[in-house]
Amino acid sequence: MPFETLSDFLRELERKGDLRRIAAPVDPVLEVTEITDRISKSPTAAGYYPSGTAPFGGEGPKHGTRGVNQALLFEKVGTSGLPLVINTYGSFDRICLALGCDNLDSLAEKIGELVRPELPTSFMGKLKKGMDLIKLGSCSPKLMGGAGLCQEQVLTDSANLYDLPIIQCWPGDGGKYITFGQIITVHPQTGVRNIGMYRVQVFGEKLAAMHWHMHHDGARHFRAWAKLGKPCPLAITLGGPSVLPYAATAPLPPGIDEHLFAGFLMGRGLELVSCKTIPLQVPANCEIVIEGYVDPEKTVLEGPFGDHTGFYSLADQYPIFNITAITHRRNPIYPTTIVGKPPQEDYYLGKATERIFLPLLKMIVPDIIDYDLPMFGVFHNCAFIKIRKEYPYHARKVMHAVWGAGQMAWTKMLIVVDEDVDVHNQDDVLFHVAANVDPRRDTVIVDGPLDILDHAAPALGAGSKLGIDATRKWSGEGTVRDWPAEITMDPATVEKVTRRWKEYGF
Ligand SMILES: [Mn+2]
Repeated sequence: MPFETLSDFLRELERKGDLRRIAAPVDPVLEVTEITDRISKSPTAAGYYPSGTAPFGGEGPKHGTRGVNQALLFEKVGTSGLPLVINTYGSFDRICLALGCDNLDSLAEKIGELVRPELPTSFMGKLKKGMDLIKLGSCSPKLMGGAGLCQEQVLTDSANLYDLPIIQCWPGDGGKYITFGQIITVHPQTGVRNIGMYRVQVFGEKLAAMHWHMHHDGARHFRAWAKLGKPCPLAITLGGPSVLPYAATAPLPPGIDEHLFAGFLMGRGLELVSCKTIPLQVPANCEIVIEGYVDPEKTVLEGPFGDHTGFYSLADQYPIFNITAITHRRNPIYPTTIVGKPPQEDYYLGKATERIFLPLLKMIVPDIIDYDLPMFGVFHNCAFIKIRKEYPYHARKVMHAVWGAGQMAWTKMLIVVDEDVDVHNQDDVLFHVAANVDPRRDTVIVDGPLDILDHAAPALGAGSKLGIDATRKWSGEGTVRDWPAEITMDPATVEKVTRRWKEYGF
């Protein structure tokens, strides 16, 4: 079962030996990042590296310091009296614990059951219909009377962002950022709620900036408020039920309430309470809630920020967020995260989405057996796709279908392989690229929309994409030669040797 509060989740991690307390004082500027970055690139206690091989950037933890990939609880961060927790979701074990599943594929099956063939044909249509069905069930959010756990202490005049242990992640960052807040907004006319995860740069005791991209649901809500000439009420919620950070990052279609999705993941409705100074409701069991309004007109130069691409995203004008209150439970814990060169915590949140959305992707592109978003591709730069090839140029059909499917459309490089290739094994995929591809015959370049964080794209959010067909080639695909068979051992011998392995003295 997923956990009701961040503290409950952390208690279980500590019991399992998967949380390290750091009592030594640390600087919120850069030092927390440098420690966390080393730990996120270290093996887990079981000696397991994220990619199954050595971590990105070389063999073992850098600078000769060894660590174990655990959640980190910093007890003394700068002058703040509050502890900070980071890397909480930064391993497969921890994200599965947070989502209450044995493995991410079993969670994908649960989601897959929502999506039946008689449902609408579009990717998002199916998910929306599925979510409508569960709304009828017991997973709808419930408004509770009175104050929530997150409102044991209410600060209005004395609310001060500098009392929180907010970190500066990287040397070139524009300042300190809240990086792991669930941002709650509501549409002024439809009343539809949204939870997103956007970074928030701190500019003063009660002043911050909201960084959201044009297409984010939060930005859409903000524009609707601004059109009415009204400030947009907004709550930054920190901690809460262990499914919340994931629900906030899942690429749900607009109009689907992440509260409902979180309820589905929890198996029961999320408990909400009314905010103290703004007309919004927030999950009752959060650690900290920052209430306020986004100014419809005023902006500020926000950024730069060391992003999940491994590069800084540039500074730009973003709307101002005026804080009206900070509420929190007694003895709250401040959760945060860093992004940068992988692996970081966001890799595992991304993997959860990769697995959970496989049944939906299969619904619109039934040719796909499985896929993998490799760590080096930081979500949008590269995808490996496995198909059961049935006719010439089948791989090309699949490429174009994927480039038309939801957020997968932003994938810059697609590699398609046959069904006998292990799509989750980078070396196996690259072996088949190197071996099976004639560059002129087997690559395709198309123009289209790209991730707006892609700094290599010739225009912002637009450029070209590469498809590589690494399947074995059939006649009719421009090859006139016989394709050789690939070497594999016969199954009987494999079985026999496996059975007798100990007997050989190994
Ligand atoms: Mn949304």
